Amino acid sequence: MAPVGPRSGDAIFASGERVNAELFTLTYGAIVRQLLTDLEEVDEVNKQLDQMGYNIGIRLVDEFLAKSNVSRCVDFKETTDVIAKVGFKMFLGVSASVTNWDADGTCCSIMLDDNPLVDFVELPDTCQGLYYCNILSGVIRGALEMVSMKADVTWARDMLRGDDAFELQVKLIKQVPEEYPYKDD
Ligand code: MYR
Repeated sequence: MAPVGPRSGDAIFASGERVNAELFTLTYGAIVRQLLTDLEEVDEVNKQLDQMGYNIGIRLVDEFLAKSNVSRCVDFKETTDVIAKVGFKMFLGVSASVTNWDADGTCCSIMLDDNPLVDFVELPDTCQGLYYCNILSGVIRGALEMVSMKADVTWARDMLRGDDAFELQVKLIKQVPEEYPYKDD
């Protein structure tokens, strides 16, 4: 069977309407399971989940701007704050916060208060290296890129891997203003 492509993940987010949380969680689990079957290597699954998320993230920005009253963010700090506080609520139904800023304001952590992707999930020993929620890192990477910020987004802590929190580290690599697709007015 062909690997599950970006379209599968996209469908979950595409309507922007309320989706039954259990169905959403189980559907995501089925996608991850299928990727594990098709790709066999967890590193490849991690990459594919991130890529699926990226493809979703670059499209979510339009919907986000259409539905929220958020105006253009002035910098990386404000953008990460909006993603955590407004974006996560809008698309995942959970709140998140931004912490752990480094001295030059280019690296921070997004802490999830809750993570609906992992309800009912327990990873078997064969999935030790799996970043099960890697779709979320990709979504944030894609969304940031659409507002002209190239960033590395990685899991610093993952409760499925035995950590005490879900923490995404977001590191700004560079700003690319010419990729910003919106006008200021
Ligand atoms: C701006 O125009 O500068 C603000 C744009 C903020 C981008 C917000 C994109 C929302 C992405 C939400 C991620 C949700 C993860 C589940």
